[in-house]
Amino acid sequence: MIPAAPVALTIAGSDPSGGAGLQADLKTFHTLGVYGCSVVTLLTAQNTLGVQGLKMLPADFVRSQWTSVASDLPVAAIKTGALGNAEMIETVAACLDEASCPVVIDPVMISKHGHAIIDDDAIEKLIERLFPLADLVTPNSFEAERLVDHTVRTEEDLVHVASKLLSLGPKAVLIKSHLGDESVDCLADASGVQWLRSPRLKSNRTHGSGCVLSAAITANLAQDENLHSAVQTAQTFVHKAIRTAPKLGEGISPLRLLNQST
Ligand code: PXL
Repeated sequence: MIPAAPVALTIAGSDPSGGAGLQADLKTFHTLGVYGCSVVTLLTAQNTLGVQGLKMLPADFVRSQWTSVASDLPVAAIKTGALGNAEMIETVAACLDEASCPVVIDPVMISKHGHAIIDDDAIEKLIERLFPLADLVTPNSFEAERLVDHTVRTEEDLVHVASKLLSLGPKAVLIKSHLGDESVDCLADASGVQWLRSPRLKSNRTHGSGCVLSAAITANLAQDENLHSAVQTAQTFVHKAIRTAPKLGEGISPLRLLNQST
């Protein structure tokens, strides 16, 4: 008998240019050997140059998509991406209340070009409703600063912000940051802090890098990796995908998603 691949679900927005959003998530799941499915929250009109438009889907139809998927497929891990507004966050949280698998929350706020993809007043809702349901929250340093209203300039700042984020309810946080010439990521949970350091990649071929990272972590969790190993192997995957990305489009190119063995 052919064994079924583990199933991972992304609850996220669409990027029609394929570099970020649910398209990046599904490609990442597939590349890492996981069967991917998606619940769409919002549509963007977008390319490598920026976000030209955004439309929310009706929240009750997001709920319908969830019911269709969750009632049929054995979802083993879930990530959330762009959610857009407070009503959508409440709807997605009500779905996740029913889930019994690992949940990764990527608190997407702005695009690489600086376009807001969440309402300002939705950030409180994200914290209040989704953080307590999360096994991992994956903000970049900009998002982390917004979430806890504290600047991130040093490693001490990262430790402080990580502990404030943990106090909001997630089991673990991964803050992605750059300090000087290094990419310094801080993974924190109840057992303490782990630093993940690598030379900073001076590339602008990074469209969707945050989506790919959280999707890769989710794919690894769906395959029963523990959290630390899931984060580490996902990071290696993303760094390689940035280093080997070809130029595509006139703006910020997407990553090149490669199977580990190639
Ligand atoms: O990269 C974050 C992101 C996630 N999801 C969608 C997006 C973006 C950035 O633009 O458009 C749909």
